[in-house]
Order: sequence, then structure tokens, then C-alpha cells
Amino acid sequence: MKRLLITGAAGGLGTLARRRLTDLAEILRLSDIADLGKAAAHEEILPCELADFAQVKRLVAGCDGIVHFGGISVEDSWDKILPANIQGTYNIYECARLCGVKRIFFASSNHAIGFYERETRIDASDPVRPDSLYGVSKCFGEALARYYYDKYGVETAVVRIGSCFPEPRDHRMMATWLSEDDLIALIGRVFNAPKLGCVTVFAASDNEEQWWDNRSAGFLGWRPKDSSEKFRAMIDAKCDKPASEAPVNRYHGGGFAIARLD
Ligand code: NAI
Ligand code: 15L
Repeated sequence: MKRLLITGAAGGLGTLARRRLTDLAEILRLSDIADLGKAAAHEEILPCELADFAQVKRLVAGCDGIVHFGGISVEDSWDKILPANIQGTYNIYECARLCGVKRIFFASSNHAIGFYERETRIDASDPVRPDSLYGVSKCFGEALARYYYDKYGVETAVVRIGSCFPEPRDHRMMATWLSEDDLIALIGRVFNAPKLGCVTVFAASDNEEQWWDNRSAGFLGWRPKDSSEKFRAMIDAKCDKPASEAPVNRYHGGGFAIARLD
């Protein structure tokens, strides 16, 4: 690609992508409402409020692909979720259509399906079961992705990310952990696939405990290489093992499924 846009580029995954996606495009266009520092020679920095259509149109113009990480990334009030995740994701898709962007990596979340119980293994054909308003906003983004593909041919990888951090932080993340290397490899597969369509991918590493069946995304050839197992002793020592009947231990979404805003 000539130019790849990364939204949310100042965030955790955006910072990682900024550092590691240099082979995917000649120019990385980086955007956020937070400070992004100085641009390197292969970078363009365009601050942008995702809820503002005119700003997003300028941001998306001239890009060949988008990695959409920007937005509220945990549960929050509707006042915050609505502009950033609902209006913002609509703006990204509508501007992609208007500007002829062919392919989007949409950072959805396991919280779109967080109310499944962990004994239930699911695949991409199972209905959404959001565990939070945040999860509902990801379901909206997933529906937008489907609509913009079916009607306008804008291709998307809807990526339901598990927990992408340098290390798992608790026992639940032993199942949901996604290594940084596995995420970067997945983004590469998404943008290098000859044909993508609108595919849903569950993004977790090759962990011992598996809740998600990725066979319908097998054509991408993405095979996670890491496993959370190497952190097990550290997690056992650091974290109390939650009782198996504890609500936090019951759902794919863990604490998001039991937290309430009221
Ligand atoms: P993050 O919270 O570190 O980064 C999100 C970025 O979006 C921030 O830099 C923030 O300033 C920016 N942002 C928020 N509202 C904005 C707005 N209205 N306009 C422009 N920029 C705005 O989140 P993180 O962990 O990097 O996640 C990236 C994406 O991946 C998010 O969409 C998140 O929902 C999703 N995700 C991440 C997971 C993880 O394990 N890190 C798991 C599942 C999904
Ligand atoms: C997410 O969707 C969040 O963005 C991230 O911060 C983690 O909470 C992750 O899910 C998770 O479920 O561990």
C-alpha cells in the first residue's frame, strides 16, 4: 500500500502498530485526539476527532487501507461511547466509501460476545451477546462493516480481539491473551489477502484454553504462534484463582459481564 491509516495511534495497540507495521505501506498516516509526538520520515500525523465527519473525511482521503483502533476501549457512559464508537465508526466507514478505501481492519472486541459462558465454544456464526455498552458499540461497528461490504464492497476484517497486552494479567486472560507478535501477523494477513470479503476473526494466541473457533477465517492462513502457557506460573503466583462459580469466572467477557454503570 502507498498509505495506511491507523486511528487510535496514540493508544496501546496503535503505538504497537506504529512501530511494527512499517512494511505494510510506504506511509503510515497516524491519527488520534491524544498527542502523537513527532512524525518520522515515513509517517504523517493528522490529529482528528472521530466524531467530526469533516475531520474524518480529510483523514481518510488518499488512504489505501485503515486499521481502526480509535475510540473508547473499555466500558464507559453512553455519552462517551456514542460519539467515539458509534458516530466515529460510522464516519470512518462512510468516508472510506466516499474516498474509495478498499479494506479496513476493524478492532472489534470479545465483549461483542462477552455474555457467552466459558464452557460454550462459539464461532463466527453464533449471534452476538454483548456484555456492556462498549460491547454493544462493537456490535454496531460489526454490522456497519457487513453493510458496507454487502452494499458497497468495502472489505473488512472484523477482529474480535481477546486481550492484547505484553503479558496476561489474570486467569481469564490465560484464555483470551493475544500476543503482540500474533496481532501484527494477523494485520499483515488481512492486508495481504488477495480477497478478504467481510470476515470475522477471533484474535487470541494459541493458548491451552480455547473458547473461539476460527475455522471460517482459515483462508487467511493466520496461525497464532504464541501461547499464554509460559506465563502460567507468574499468573498463579500473582493472582488469586477466582472460584469457578464466581461470576467473573463465568463469562467470556469476565468482569465486563458483571460490571454495572447504575
Ligand atoms: P486505547 O484506549 O489504548 O487506545 C484508543 C485510542 O483511541 C486512544 O489513544 C484514544 O485517545 C483514541 N480515541 C478515543 N476516542 C477518540 C475520539 N473520539 N477521536 C479520536 N481518537 C479517539 O485502546 P487499545 O487497547 O489500544 O485498543 C485499540 C482498539 O482495539 C480499541 O478500539 C479497542 O476497543 C480494541 N480492543 C483492544 C483490546 C486490547 O486487548 N487492547 C481488546 C479488544 C478490543
Ligand atoms: C477489550 O475490549 C479492551 O479494549 C481491553 O482493554 C481489555 O479489557 C480486553 O477487552 C479484555 O477483554 O481483556
